[in-house]
Amino acid sequence: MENNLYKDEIAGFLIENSPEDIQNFMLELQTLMSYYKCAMHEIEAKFKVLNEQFSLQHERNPIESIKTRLKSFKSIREKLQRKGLPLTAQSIWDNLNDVAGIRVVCSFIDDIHMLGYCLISQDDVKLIEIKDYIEHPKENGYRSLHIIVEVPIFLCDDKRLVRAEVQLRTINMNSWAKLEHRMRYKKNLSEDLLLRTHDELLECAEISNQLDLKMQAIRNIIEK
Ligand code: 0O2
Repeated sequence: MENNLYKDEIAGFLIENSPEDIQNFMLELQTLMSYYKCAMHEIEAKFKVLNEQFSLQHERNPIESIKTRLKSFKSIREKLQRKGLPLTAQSIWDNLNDVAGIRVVCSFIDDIHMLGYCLISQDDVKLIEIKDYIEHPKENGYRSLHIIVEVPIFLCDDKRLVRAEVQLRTINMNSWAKLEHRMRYKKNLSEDLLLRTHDELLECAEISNQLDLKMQAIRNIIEK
C-alpha cells in the first residue's frame, strides 16, 4: 500500500489539527485501507473463480471485466459529513460500507443475478444488504445490482471482517452509468440543465435496457 495514500488531502483538510493528530490519523487510515484492499482482492478472486468454473461448464465467460477501487478521501469525507458523522478511522470503519468497491461487468442480465447469488451463497460471505436497481431502477434510469457483503481477511495473527460494495452491471448499464457519471452524477449542474438532460438520459437508459433484454432473448434462443 502506498505510504502517501491520501497524504496531501488529509494534511490540507485537517489543517487545524496538530501534526501528531494528523500523523496518527494517517497511520490508522493506512491500516484501514490495507484491510479494504485485501477484501477487494478476496472478492475479486472469488469472481475470477466463478468465471473460470462457469466457462468450463458452459463454454462462455459471464464476466467481461472486474474493477476494484478504494473510495477517495474526498468522497469519504463528504459522505461522513452528509450523514453528520465524525471524520475518524473508527467512524469510517463503523459507518461506511462502500470504501472497498468491486465492479463486475457482465455479458448478460441473467448473469448478474446468477453471479450475485453465487457470491452470497459462499459460506465465508455474509450478506449485509442488497439494492436491486435492475428490478427497481433509480428515477434517472440508473441500473445495477448493488450487494454489500462482509468477508474475512486473514492476517498473520488475526482475522478481520471487512465490508465491501459489489456492483454488478451489464456492459450497456456500465456504459450508461459511466457517461452519466461523467456528465451529471454529483455535478453541480443548474436546475435548468438538470431538467433539460433528465428525460434524454432516461430515454438512453431505456434504450440500453431494451438492448440488454433483446441480447438476453437471443442468447436464450441459442442456448435452448
Ligand atoms: P463513486 O464516485 O462511484 O464512488 P448509502 O451507501 O446507502 O448511504 P449511496 O452511497 O448513494 O448511499 O449508495 P448507492 O445507492 O448504493 O450508490 C452508491 C454507488 O452507486 C455510487 O458510488 C455510484 O458508483 C453508483 N451510483 C448510484 N447512483 C448512481 C447514479 O444515479 N448514476 C451513476 N452513474 N452512478 C450511480 P458513489 O460513492 O456515490 O460514487
